[in-house]
Amino acid sequence: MPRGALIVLEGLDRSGKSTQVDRLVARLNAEGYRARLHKFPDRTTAIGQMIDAYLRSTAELDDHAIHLLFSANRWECHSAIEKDLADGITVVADRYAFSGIAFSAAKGLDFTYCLSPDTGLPLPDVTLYLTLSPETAAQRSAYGAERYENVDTQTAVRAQFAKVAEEVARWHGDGRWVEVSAEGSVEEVERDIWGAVKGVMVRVGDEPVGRLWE
Ligand code: DGP
Ligand code: NA
Ligand code: NA
Repeated sequence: MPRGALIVLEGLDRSGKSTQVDRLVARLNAEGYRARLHKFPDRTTAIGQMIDAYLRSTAELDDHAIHLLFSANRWECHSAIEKDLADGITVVADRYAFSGIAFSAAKGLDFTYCLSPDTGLPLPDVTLYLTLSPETAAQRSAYGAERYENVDTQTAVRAQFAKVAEEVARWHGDGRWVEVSAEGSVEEVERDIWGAVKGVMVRVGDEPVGRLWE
């Protein structure tokens, strides 16, 4: 049985990522693939509840401490993800380690430090990065009330995502990080995402799952 693929969607807030992950899972199912959505942070675990409190600003945490908690939240889910992949189930992740780097490095934490705790996590077969101009972002509905949901943070995060893209190419070669413009309609973005994913589904076959930053 071919293994499932690990497909990550990343993007700034208001890039339409949450809509697109749902549509991608539905599309995969319609094409005959078993697929499951995994949202990060996973706020349902004990660590996830600490992250949730931090994001809603009901708790304050040191920048390094919260960085490690986000990473720990991915590590506590990795065996479930690996089991799904081995069972032939494709995992669509709404955010992953790349958000971890971009959001923490945007605060001024050292980029290499930010990378390190996620070393060895399952390597996404492809990451789709939804891009949005600052102008379009500003035209979309108001940011939510959570920490990070403001123009200055999002601008800094965008710059860090550009560095993350370079790092992915340097470690894992071209083709693992695909930029998808989120400027168009929901249907246009969905079509572009599927255009990038369908080839990956054919390619992964029985290739082993790689390891991030290794
Ligand atoms: P979401 O539930 O997708 O809206 O994500 C919640 C917020 O947390 C969003 O602003 C992005 C941020 N975030 C996601 N993952 C990480 C991470 O690993 N580290 C940090 N510092 N922030 C993250
Ligand atoms: Na958000
Ligand atoms: Na989201």
